[in-house]
Amino acid sequence: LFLIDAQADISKDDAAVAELLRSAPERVILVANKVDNESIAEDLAGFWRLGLGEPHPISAVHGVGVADVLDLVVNRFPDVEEEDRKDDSPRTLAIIGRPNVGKSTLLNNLLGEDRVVVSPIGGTTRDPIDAPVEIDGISYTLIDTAGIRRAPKVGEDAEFYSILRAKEVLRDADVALLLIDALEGVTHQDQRIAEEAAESGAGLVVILNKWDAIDTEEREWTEDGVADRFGFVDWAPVLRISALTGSRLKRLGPAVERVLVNRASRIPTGELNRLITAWTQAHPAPVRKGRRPRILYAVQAGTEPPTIILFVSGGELGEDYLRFIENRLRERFDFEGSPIRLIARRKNRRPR
Ligand SMILES: Nc1nc2c(ncn2[C@@H]2O[C@H](COP(=O)(O)OP(=O)(O)OP(=O)(O)O)[C@@H](O)[C@H]2O)c(=O)[nH]1
Ligand SMILES: [Mg+2]
Repeated sequence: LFLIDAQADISKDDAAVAELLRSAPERVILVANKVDNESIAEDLAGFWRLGLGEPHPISAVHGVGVADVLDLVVNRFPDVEEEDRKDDSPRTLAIIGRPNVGKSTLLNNLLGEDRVVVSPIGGTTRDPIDAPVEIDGISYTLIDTAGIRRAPKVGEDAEFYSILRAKEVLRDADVALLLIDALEGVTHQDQRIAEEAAESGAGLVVILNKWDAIDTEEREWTEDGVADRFGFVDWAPVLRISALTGSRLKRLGPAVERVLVNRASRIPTGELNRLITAWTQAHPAPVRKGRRPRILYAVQAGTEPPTIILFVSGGELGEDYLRFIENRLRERFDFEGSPIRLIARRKNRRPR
């Protein structure tokens, strides 16, 4: 970035630096700083004389135009993630959930064969099994996870082990298919597993299984349970299926495809910053420990999952405020089924 002072004429030094840079102009972005108002912006034509292309106006003091320049920078990087993905390796879907919810039954149904032992006794599946599967013409790797490996002693341990298993398999998952036994409703353990899924960065589809075996009254009760206990993952699509009969299973493919697209989506830096500026002006972050935090700018640093870094000055951004920003982002963009990582990074105050 070759920074020049828009309020001054081209200096001898500017001209000398420009001459050096003209040997590789494609690697230079000419940035005109101190463009604090419109009339300065209209007066930039003279800087074309540097021979480095268009001067990009910013005001570093006011944070204006900085995001657009960041976009220019980012656009010149090779897109590593997309290149990684050129190998076309199938995406991984991990079936997770408590013992006996029907994970192996779902895997068998999707495979169209009885690959995995299914039984009414919890803890049947002992090791994670992965199998290639095609859903709606798209290849995936499907992982059936073990509920519990070793039969543990009592309640707490059972929960501990199945969560540990889920954690392991989530590490490699693009999308987690979280199975719930609709007959039993959402339990505390389901909540713990959902937390792990959301934290893992995998996409999430919530599946209420055994929908064939449940009557109207129970359905209502189960739906209420989802609303009450899964509020923190209310961004995940919820499917009601029967892994046993295959009823409504055709909804799975489209849901997974949507989640994969959303999890790979990218918000342009300029747009992101315009939105965040508007939101924070309407609802400034609250004062914490006597200081009011201010978001200077934001950039989406990565996808899968979408990861956004907020550069903050002044005080510290609280969890509530991060959730506020996340909710606005979800209203504005389709992130259904995808977690969003918001990372607040404090900038040191300028020395006086
Ligand atoms: N009615 C009904 N029963 C189901 C359905 N899916 C699974 N089941 C039954 O639930 C029991 C457990 O199914 P599994 O597929 O072994 O469950 P799992 O989650 O793999 O269990 P573990 O491997 O032990 O963790 C079996 O008796 C299945 O027949 C369903 O959609 N409807
Ligand atoms: Mg099983």
